[in-house]
Amino acid sequence: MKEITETTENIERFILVGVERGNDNMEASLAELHELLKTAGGESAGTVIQNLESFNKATYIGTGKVEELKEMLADTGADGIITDDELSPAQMKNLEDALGCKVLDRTMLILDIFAKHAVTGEGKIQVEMAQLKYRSSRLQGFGTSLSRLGGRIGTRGPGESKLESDRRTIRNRISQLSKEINDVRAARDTARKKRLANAVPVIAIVGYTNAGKSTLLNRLTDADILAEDKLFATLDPTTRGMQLPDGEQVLFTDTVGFIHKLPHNLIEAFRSTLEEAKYADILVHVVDSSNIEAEEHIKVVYRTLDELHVEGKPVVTLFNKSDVPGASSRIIKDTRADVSFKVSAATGEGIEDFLNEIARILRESKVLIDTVFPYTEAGNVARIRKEGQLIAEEYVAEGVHVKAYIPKSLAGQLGITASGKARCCNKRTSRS
Ligand SMILES: Nc1nc2c(ncn2[C@@H]2O[C@H](COP(=O)(O)OP(=O)(O)OP(=O)(O)O)[C@@H](O)[C@H]2O)c(=O)[nH]1
Ligand SMILES: [Mg+2]
Repeated sequence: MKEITETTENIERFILVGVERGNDNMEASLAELHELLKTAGGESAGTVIQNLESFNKATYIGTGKVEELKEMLADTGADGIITDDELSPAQMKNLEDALGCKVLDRTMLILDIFAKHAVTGEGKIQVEMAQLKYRSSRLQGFGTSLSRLGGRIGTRGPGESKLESDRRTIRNRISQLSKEINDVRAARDTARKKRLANAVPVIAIVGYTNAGKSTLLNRLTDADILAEDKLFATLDPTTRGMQLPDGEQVLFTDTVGFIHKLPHNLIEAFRSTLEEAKYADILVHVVDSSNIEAEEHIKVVYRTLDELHVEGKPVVTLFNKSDVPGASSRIIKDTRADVSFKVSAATGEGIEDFLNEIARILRESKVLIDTVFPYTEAGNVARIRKEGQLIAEEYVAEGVHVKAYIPKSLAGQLGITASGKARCCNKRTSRS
């Protein structure tokens, strides 16, 4: 009996608070906040929505609503409140003082989930950095409640590390983490360069959190990644190789999911991880077509990609979860996709057509060259052998006559035009 009571007491309960301004869809946003809270291990004790033209500078919601919230806290016995928007330090302090309970905002909740889900050293460093940056700007805002309730929702650090609350310690830790993040970035750059040098095409799987990105990668490559009905189940990018139906070898990378109101500090801290998409040859955009907010999710994904300056890449959109009743009959549009497919990563439906399309796009991104390289340029011929698909190679008086499909990027680097003619024709003889 005692055990049950303790378990129930251990689950923190919060009242979800949102401000509806103009045409925000606050109910959907609060439903998502609820999902975030569940993922963090908490429960909802009710919701409060207020219509306002703009946020109250001092208390986020209006003073009347604060009083109402106070009564609701007493009635429900909730542990605290969570606001749907990031609070300023002053708003947080004023709300804490007025309500006498734990006050969290959407950003803290997302940071908390990231802290719980970061697995690799890289992920942990990035989360801790984002958390410390958030905290350093609002140390006074965290009145007594956070130190008192250390270790629970909103205060957890990645792994076992304790989140520091002293300003000087935070500053030192941030500068140490900055160095570690630079090392991580350098390692990621090296790995990327190696992949580019190998010229194996990279396909980045992007999308809203919980869309089914990891499930897709598992289906394609037996990657055995955690795929769960939770938000931000996977934070660390996983790259796996596979062979397309036409025999071409490619790499698929699963990336961290995006969300509405993704905290800016997280985008900054996770930049090197998120930028995996920037260096990909193709973006595969996974959309949960069974979610009624799918179109809003699509907008958030493109807004985030724009913020990361990921542009000019072919986008293949997968309207996923087509097996869910009702999902496949809904008409959802992704106007920025070059092509889209209805698929189910769970059952495999539509996956073959999707892979054939990837193979087609990759073939089209190559050019056929038919060129003679002087013997002094043997290095270039070696690169073509390695990075392209060689059709014929012949040693002639002027040099090596090569016929091959090569990536457009390599053709550009070698100064060869699509028709196979070298830009500098006095150096090479074209035989196209
Ligand atoms: N019915 C159905 N469920 C799916 C499908 N694809 C994924 N799911 C489920 O959707 C949930 C989320 O899947 P994940 O693969 O973890 O999603 P994700 O995009 O990697 O999510 P994050 O890592 O949290 O950003 C899991 O419970 C999956 O089992 C599908 O095609 N059909
Ligand atoms: Mg995932």
